[in-house]
Amino acid sequence: MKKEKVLIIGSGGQIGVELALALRKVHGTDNVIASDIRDPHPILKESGPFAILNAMDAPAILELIRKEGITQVYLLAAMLSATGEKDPKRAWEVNMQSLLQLLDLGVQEKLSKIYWPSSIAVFGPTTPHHNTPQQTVVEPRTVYGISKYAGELWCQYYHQRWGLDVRSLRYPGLISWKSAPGGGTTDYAVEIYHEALKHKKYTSFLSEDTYLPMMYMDDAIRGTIELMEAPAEMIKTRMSYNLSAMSFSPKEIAASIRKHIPDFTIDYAPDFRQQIADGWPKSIDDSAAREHWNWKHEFDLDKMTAEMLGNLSK
Ligand code: AKB
Repeated sequence: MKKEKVLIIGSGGQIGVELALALRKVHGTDNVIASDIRDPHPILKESGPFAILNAMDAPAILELIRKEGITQVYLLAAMLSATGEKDPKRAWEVNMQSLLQLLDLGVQEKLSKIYWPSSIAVFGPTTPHHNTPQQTVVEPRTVYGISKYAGELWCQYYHQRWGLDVRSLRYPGLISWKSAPGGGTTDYAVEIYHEALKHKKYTSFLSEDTYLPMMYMDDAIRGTIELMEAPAEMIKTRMSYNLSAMSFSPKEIAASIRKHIPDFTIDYAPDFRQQIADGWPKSIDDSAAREHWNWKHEFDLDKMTAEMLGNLSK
């Protein structure tokens, strides 16, 4: 088997920290170079090679690919839904330029695989909200969603035109304890655990019955690696796969926390993120991922709550 040398761009974010640790187990510590525009996340500091790298700086990325003999790149740098709405042009530039440059480098440098995450944000108010299918009406209303859907089309185009092996998942809201999310609409589902432990109360920026698709980070990381390791003939869409685990509302996650912290209280003060959430699916049909490359989630809400509270309180 060909030895892979992996570069992660944007490894300091919520997904990157855990993905770097997991990929180091798969490919060997020295074969996975984590990179970010900022200093390494404390968890990554001592765990293996790290480079300061701007996702928009194509010459620097090319230099690193050549110097290190990189064969696979995971591009995780992005502006998410809530921060994207504060500076739409910047979000478009960051999310698109970093991807298009990397797709070109992938063809030019003959990279064996590229991973680029998409999101449930590609869907919009005109999409069926329940059990949203893999292929359906797609009219995103946030700049983040627009950039993710355009990016999916570019990934498909580079695969069709140049045979580039680029793979992608539409992540739901991700919940993790090792690293914090930044600038998303689903971030409340991480903040709530921190606040429950610290203050036994939380004010949610989404209303009590706002259902959104969600996933524990362990499932997301395993799914990402399984997708990347699957034989190419199992990957039947070169857009991005719907991926699902659970779906809950702020009221339900609060009830799950109350099983461990009985006097935990929640109140609600919806802000601009409510409108974003209202345009997104409430649940996702990920049967294509389950059929094509055997995706299976492991964590439901209560199992995740026990893990989150257990790990955060250590
Ligand atoms: C966000 O809320 O923007 C992200 C996402 C669903 O992609 N977590």
